[in-house]
Amino acid sequence: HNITNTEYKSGFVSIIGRPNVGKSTFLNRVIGQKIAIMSDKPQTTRNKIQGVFTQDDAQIVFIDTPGIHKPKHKLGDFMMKVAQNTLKEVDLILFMINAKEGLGKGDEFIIEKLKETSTPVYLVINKIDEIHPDDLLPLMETYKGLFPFKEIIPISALQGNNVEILLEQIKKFLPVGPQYYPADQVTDHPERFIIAELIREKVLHLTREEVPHSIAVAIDSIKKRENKDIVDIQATIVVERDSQKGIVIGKQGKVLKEVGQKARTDIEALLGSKVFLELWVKVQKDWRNKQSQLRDFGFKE
Ligand code: GDP
Ligand code: MG
Ligand code: K
Repeated sequence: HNITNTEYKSGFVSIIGRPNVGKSTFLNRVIGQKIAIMSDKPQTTRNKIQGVFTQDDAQIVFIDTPGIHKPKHKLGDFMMKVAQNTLKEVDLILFMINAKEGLGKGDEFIIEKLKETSTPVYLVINKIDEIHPDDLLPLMETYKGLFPFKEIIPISALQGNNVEILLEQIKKFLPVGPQYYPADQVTDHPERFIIAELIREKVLHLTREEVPHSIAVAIDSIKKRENKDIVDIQATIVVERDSQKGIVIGKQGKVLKEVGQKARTDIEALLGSKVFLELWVKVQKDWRNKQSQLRDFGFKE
């Protein structure tokens, strides 16, 4: 079993900006290979997941924020409220502008809205391939005077310049948290939560009172093997302390092994197919702070 104790980082990031500044281009570039594109169905009535960027040490969940523009009608008004609520709940906002265009009414409107939330904001100056380098500094100065951006990062979403650096800056900023979505899963399995609960139940049963109910189980991946009635499942048992990790694993991995065997039997009955279950144990000191968000996105814990 692969037992890790790294501080995994994760969080929700909203990309806002006027139409045509390059939001979709940026996401598509980031999505490249390492992303699981979520379905078009909204995950909640409020938010839509646009893409999940997963790495070994971090996961960035990009949230679509529709309607952050000057409302033209009643519905627009409502959309604005929805957008503003989203902005309050994410960990970070990326405000994207077009380097080639000057500050417009649309940008000013968005900046006013940003002032109404306390969520940190990065200014992303896109399309730097279209301007002379000398024009960048004055642009940065102008925007610096309008809002206390946490970072100002010039990029070219089209050509890829600085996109890696932006991703690194986001990762650096995100809080420690669980991997919300499997790295390789496109849609959510309805069975996911039951499987997680089955594993959790075995852990609690086999560790009795030694491990508090604060443990969580995250399903990292569920994959059916092609042309075979075998399902490979990877899951992480998240505990809050190193001592709990030791208990869950047991001497020479005995406890974890038994958890796996018992859970596998139940999951096989649930899915009606043979299951290969791989379990990890991870210490995540304040995963519980993220509980409300997890609930938002359909998790039980
Ligand atoms: P959105 O409306 O904000 O999602 O903008 P899009 O991603 O649809 O991009 C609008 C247009 O800008 C498209 O034609 C893109 O190819 C172009 N575009 C996006 N990013 C860049 C960039 O970094 N440089 C240049 N030159 N064009 C870009
Ligand atoms: Mg777009
Ligand atoms: K949220």
